[in-house]
Amino acid sequence: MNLLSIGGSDPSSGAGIQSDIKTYSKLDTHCLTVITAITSQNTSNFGRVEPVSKKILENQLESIITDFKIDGIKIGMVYNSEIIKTLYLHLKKLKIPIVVDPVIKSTTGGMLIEKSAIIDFKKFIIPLATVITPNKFEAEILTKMKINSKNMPEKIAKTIQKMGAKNVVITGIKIKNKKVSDFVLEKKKRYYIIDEEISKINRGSGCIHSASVLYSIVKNKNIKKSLEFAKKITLNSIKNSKKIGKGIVVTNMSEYNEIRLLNSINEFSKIKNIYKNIPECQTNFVYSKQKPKSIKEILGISGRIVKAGEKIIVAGDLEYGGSKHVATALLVVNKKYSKIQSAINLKYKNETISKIKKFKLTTYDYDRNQEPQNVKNKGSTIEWGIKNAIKNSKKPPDIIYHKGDFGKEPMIIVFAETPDAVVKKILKII
Ligand code: PXL
Repeated sequence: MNLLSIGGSDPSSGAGIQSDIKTYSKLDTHCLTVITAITSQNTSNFGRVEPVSKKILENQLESIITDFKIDGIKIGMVYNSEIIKTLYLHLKKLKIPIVVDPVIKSTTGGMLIEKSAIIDFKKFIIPLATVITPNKFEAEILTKMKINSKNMPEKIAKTIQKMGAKNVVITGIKIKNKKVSDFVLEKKKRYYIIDEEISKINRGSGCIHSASVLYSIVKNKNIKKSLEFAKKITLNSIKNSKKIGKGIVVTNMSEYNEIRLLNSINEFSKIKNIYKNIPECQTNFVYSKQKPKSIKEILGISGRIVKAGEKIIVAGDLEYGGSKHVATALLVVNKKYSKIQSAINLKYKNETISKIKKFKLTTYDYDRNQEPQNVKNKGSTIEWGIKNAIKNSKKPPDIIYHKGDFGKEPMIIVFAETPDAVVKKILKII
């Protein structure tokens, strides 16, 4: 997958083009770049901006367009009218997703677009947008309206949609109870995406958000899923942000495995009535590095996915070594079937077993009653059980289960190559 980022250079690599290269590299995607302007800035101050000439802008675009299959484009800083019009002429014919991040001011106060260019931005750039991702401040500037009790986000989003963007998301609208929401207006749908508020002034979160929205859309996810994915990644990068200079912190994205697992945990938690499938001993969802030597090379949730009434809560953060049981099961399976790198444990239910049979999933089981006393004493039941279950197997398992023992809860473990494949299997069997 090749994604093109069009924007400004930030020498501190907190935002702009450099941030997008980092983001796409973490998402295992090639990032092409077309630079519109060179800024000089760091974590405290914003210095000069020098837009590139029309000639070199066109030459960059031609170089990229004639050589690569471009799967999607993100447009960030565009700075002036000449750049805007040149971009429009080159991009209007392309039939690929375009995410527009209408950046106006940097967090450190520098102007990322000339005031006089905003009219042309609305006329030429906004109509290119499959999705436009203004924050509250940018949405207000673009529409010359304030979001308040009279002007609800919907009115502002509609105004931006009328300028030609297909889908509009206004990020960072504060609501009560320490929650921040993004308001989304699609063609025929409107909704909020609500998540926790992390009050940390940072650099780079807007860039990470819009870049990951594009990634997810190009991966064929719908708008809502893409925005949820981007929000999770962005929040995670703010939580992980680092003080690398003397000024404000810079966002720091997690590694690819973490992002993939995080995304699948999120999908899992949205499955209807999923709380009914969480066992008494709770659930862990794990994802391993290739050929793990120990559970320390397997990512899991430090506190597990727990049931709270009819909801589930992800307690704790992702950590290598964060899971013992499910990670041990995966470790044993991975020794024989090295492609299997992800697993989750679910409550044992007869209906689930019936569906597993109906869909002819590759299933093995073991009997805890057969467990030798020395294994019990050592507390290595799961290792013994899984080894036993796949001892004579010829195919990698989709499922391994046991029916419990006196005082021991029965359990189903779902295995797959990746966390998203685990979620797909779960959707079949529950
Ligand atoms: O985050 C918006 C942004 C985009 N592009 C460049 C920037 C900034 C913020 O500082 O410098 C080049």
